[in-house]
Amino acid sequence: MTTPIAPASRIAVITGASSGIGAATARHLAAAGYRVVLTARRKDRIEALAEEITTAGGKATAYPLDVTDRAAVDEFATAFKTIGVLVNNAGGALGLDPVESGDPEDWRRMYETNVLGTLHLTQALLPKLEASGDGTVVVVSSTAGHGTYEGGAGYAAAKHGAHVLAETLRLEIVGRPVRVIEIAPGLVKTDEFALTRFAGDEARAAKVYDGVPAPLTADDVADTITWAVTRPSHVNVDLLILRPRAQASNTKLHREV
Ligand code: 8X3
Repeated sequence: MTTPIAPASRIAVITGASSGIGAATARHLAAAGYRVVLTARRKDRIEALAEEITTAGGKATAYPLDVTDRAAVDEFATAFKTIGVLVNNAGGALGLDPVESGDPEDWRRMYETNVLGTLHLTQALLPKLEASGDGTVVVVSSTAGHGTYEGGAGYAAAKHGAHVLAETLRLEIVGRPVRVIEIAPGLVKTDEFALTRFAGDEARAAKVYDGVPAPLTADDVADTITWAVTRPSHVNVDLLILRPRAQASNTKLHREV
């Protein structure tokens, strides 16, 4: 069966679209025919990306948004009658500290962005997704949502939360015209993920990928998200775990050093 081309009127909202997986997903979904709405806190970044996509012949608009701000999310949702796709990508890791000494403030912020951010957007846009008659919610979780590793508890707890949100929502809305797709990437080398985790420490961030022959790229994940979203609407990719070949588990990573 061929991949259905999304009608130009289909809207895809992407959170965390200012960089990494979110920005790549915006480019890929626009190339697949979606009218993409880019959201993130950094207005300059999403405006530049919207301009880039438009110049390349796609349809894109930028809407500055903090997913943890519920009132702002509700206001954002009023801009739409229907949307086809919501990609909950905003989130990330803060720190790699043991449970014994982890900063509760980091844990709180990770829960707020990765879980409550996804909850806010999903609650606000679910009626619009349903109104489209064929909606898709994507939750970009992580392999950390399906297992843990030393130092990863705060992030793994938040990503387990995102996973549970996706799984529960799928149970609760079965029979309604909205799919819930969870994409769980492992080691992805992006400009900012590790840098954010280590509060801007470039040397420490670079070590995450040291000697790993080919970590996943943001494009690899965006390609997978786009593939899942563009399956015929009765096909629901519940959960897809995606790792580089060099990573056999959360704690088994091949390095050539
Ligand atoms: C990113 C994967 O291994 O850094 O979500 O937790 S990991």
